[in-house]
Amino acid sequence: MTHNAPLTFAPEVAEALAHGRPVVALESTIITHGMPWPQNLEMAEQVEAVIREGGATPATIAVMGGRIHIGLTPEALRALAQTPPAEAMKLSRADLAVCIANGRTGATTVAATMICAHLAGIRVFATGGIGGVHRGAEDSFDISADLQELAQTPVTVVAAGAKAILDLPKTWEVLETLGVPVIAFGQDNLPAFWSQDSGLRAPLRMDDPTQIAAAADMRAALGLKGGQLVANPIPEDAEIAQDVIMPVIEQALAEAQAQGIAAKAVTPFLLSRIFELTEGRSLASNIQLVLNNARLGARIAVAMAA
Ligand code: PSU
Repeated sequence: MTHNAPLTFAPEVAEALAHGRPVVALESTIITHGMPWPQNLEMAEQVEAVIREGGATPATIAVMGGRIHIGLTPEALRALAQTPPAEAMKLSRADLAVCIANGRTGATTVAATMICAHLAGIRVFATGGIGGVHRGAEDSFDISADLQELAQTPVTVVAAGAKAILDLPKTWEVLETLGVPVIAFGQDNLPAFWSQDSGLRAPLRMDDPTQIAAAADMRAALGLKGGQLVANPIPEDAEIAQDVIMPVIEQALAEAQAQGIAAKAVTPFLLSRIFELTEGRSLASNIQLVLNNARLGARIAVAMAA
């Protein structure tokens, strides 16, 4: 890969990559725009710890001071977690370069994190849930750039599916059209972020991280562009049943529409409103599913490095 990207590696990440040891990338939008302070910092620190316990090195990715940081110091992670959402750009493919060129602080979404991970030579990335086709997209055209990125950048993304605030059937249809493998881990149905089972059958299922690593290698061997999405269900003891969360999502969506919330503001608005309406339960579940994805991400990274 030839590029001239301004990457700054944390020493432990540089060393792990130089020795072919497992590394798992982590995003930063979930820190700045997805969860409130101070739970966002606790989550970010726990996720890194879980990846280390799994035998891999965590690399949280963010843009600061005109550079893409691949792995953050504890101080930088704390500073990022304390940055108000309005002061950090929410970066996708479209705005990554502008943010770096302007020397601004930027938090990377799934799409931007995939780009940066690939530039850094990292093949696995764990997060909460990907963006996708928003409900009402037939009028708003609001479809996350995460989907296109999965179609073109060779990174395996571990998530609890797409966030359940989205139109999940349309999200899976678009991924199919784009040729993205959507692999349910350990079950036949796709998960629905806060709930284990969306009721929708997964196009692919795998039960073993070694198979997932082999599938990534095979895509490369076949010369196919793009990554793969591993849809990992939330642990049972942390889930919120569909019949409990769905009415809450409906209410939050109705409020977003009434208030004219649009574009990049939609997902952060919905997540924080659902947090209020569930009295914090949605956040507790969100943290548990991220930790669960980090655990699986580490297992896949270990298998890829073997
Ligand atoms: N996972 C979470 N919370 C989040 C996100 C993921 O548990 O906030 C972020 C990711 O960065 C993802 C973004 O790319 O939400 C999707 O935003 P949008 O729907 O605006 O594309």
